[in-house]
Amino acid sequence: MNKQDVIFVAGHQGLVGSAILRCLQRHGFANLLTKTRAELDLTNQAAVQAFFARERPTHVFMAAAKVGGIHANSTYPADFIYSNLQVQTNCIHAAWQSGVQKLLFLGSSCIYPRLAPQPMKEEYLLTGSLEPTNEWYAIAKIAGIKLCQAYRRQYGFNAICAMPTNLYGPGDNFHPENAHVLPALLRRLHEAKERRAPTVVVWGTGSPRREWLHVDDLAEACLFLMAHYEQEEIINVGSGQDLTIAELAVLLKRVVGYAGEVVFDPSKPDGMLKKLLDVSRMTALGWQPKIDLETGVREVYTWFVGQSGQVRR
Ligand code: GFB
Repeated sequence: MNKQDVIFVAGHQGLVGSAILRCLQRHGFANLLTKTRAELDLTNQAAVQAFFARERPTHVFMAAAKVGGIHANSTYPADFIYSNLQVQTNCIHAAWQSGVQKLLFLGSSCIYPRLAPQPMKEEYLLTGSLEPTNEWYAIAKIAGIKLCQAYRRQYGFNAICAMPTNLYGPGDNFHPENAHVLPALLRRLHEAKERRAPTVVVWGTGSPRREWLHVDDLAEACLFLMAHYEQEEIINVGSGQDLTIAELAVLLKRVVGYAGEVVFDPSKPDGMLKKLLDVSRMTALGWQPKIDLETGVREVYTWFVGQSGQVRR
């Protein structure tokens, strides 16, 4: 990628897209192409084709996706499978058709089988059944990977696929039900502190393990892959370390300064019991994350408090 290249960041208002945009700006890329949802509906095939034909981006970061936590995934299965299939199919096809030089597609660690050996290697894709709480989203993301691989095989289209682990960062969704666990709990603990509430509910048993990566680290990884990775195989991007939801709750409680008790609600689903990526391929290429979890969470909490009610809820 050269500094003059026309780079389209699809989904630049989301957690990942906004971090990629900041990262590109930090690295001196100035010719950045973005469109809000009102300006360009990525589920509209004709509009997407016209956009690519007109603007002719040279590089594309595919960070546009419908995402959400365990509750949103099981409550809105049609939205998750339809939006993601539609957006990625439109963008990948139009990118190839309009002569894009390179495209990076973002998947998710939930593409791996529910009972995959841990840590999960890239070759475990499609070796077993998916976690039912997010299979609709996972099926769409797997289709996105296969689209990229098929266009590379048949047309020589330079599309690569990165599989990030659970992400967090500024600009996240803090909705009480639909968000992922980290922003949802951060908000719940903050509001409990403000109200001096004696307890805060954490969904599930607290025993599932999750790996976390700050979205600014992911953005750096995406630029690194755009520059150094050219293969059909998917590649994992994570921190290589996980902790239980109960341990995460303790960390968040410490960061927020909440003095009450955390209580678990086992009637809520746990989802996958362990979801840790094997990051040895990324490490072998010479990339590793820089932001440790507590530092990152402190920064996100400062950001959240600074938004004073303006965050996406
Ligand atoms: O982050 P999360 O919603 O999604 O939930 P996944 C992670 C764990 O946190 C589950 C527990 O065991 C939840 O039961 N949890 C505890 C909570 N309290 C809360 C809470 O207040 N809100 C939420 N949301 N969870 C996602 C997939 O799975 O992983 C996505 O749904 C995506 O599709 C993402 O792939 C990477 O980690 O289970």
